[in-house]
Amino acid sequence: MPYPKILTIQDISCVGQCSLTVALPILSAAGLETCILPSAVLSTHTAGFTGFTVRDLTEDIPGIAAHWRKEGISFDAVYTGYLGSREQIADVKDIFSTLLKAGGLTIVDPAMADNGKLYPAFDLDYVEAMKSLAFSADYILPNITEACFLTGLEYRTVYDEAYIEALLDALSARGARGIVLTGVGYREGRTGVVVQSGGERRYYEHRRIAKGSHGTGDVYASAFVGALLQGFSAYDAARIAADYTVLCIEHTQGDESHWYGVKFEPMLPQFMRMLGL
Ligand code: PXL
Repeated sequence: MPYPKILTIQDISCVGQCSLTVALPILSAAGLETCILPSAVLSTHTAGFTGFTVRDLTEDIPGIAAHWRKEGISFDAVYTGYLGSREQIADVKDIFSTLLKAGGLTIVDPAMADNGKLYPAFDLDYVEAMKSLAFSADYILPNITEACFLTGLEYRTVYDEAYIEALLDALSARGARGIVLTGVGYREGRTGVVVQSGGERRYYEHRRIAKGSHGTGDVYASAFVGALLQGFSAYDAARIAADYTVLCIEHTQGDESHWYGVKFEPMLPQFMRMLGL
C-alpha cells in the first residue's frame, strides 16, 4: 500500500468546515500522511459570517519552509487552497521548487471566487499572482468563475459546450496541463466536472442539488487529491470526489442551521470504501 506524504497549504477557518479543517481529515482518510502549512487563521470563513478575525501568517512561511529544508523534509505532493495574501504566492512557488520530491505533484485549487465574484479578501492583483502559481501546477481545479478570472474570458451563467471548450483552451494556452473544471452543468438538475489530463478531455455528470453549499469546493478538491495520490486516474479521482461531495451535500440538506458548510465527516467511511481502503 503506498503511503505518500503530502503538504497542503491553506487557511485555518476555525469554524465553518472549509479549507484545512476539511482537507486534513479527508486526506488522512485517504490514507495519506498529511502535513499542513496554515496560510492564515480566521475565526470563521468569509462567506456569510460577518466580523470575522484574520491573522495572516505570510511572515511565518519562509522560516517554516527553511526549517523543513534544513531537516531534509520533502513531499510527494503539494496541494494549495485558499491562501492568505498575494505575497504568499511567491513563497508557495518557492516551496514547489525546493520541497517537492523528484516527480512530485503540484495541485492548485485557485480558491478565490465563485458565482461571478471574487471572495471579499481578494483583488485583481491577487488574481495576477494566482495566475503564475496556477499555470505552473500539474493540476488546477477552478470553478467557472475562477477559470474566467484566470483567462479573462467573460463569465456566463448560461452556456454551451463550445463556451466550456473555449475556457479549457484558454487555460491550456496559458500553460495549464491537468485541469478539473468544476460546476459544469448543461441540463436541469445535473452538474458535473470536465477533466483534462494527458491531452484528453472527459466529462463526468452527476446530480445537482439545488441549494449551493459553502465549503463544497474544498471537500471536492481534497477528495480529488486523496484519490489521485492513491493511484486513481485524474478522471476516476474526479468522479470519486464528485460522488463523495454529492453524498455530503445530500446528508446536510434540510438542516437550515447548517448553512455554513457540509456534514462531510459521517460520509468519510463511504469515501474510504470508494477508494478501496
Ligand atoms: O472555501 C473556500 C474558503 C476558504 N477559506 C476561507 C474562505 C473561503 C470561502 O469563502 O472564506 C477563509
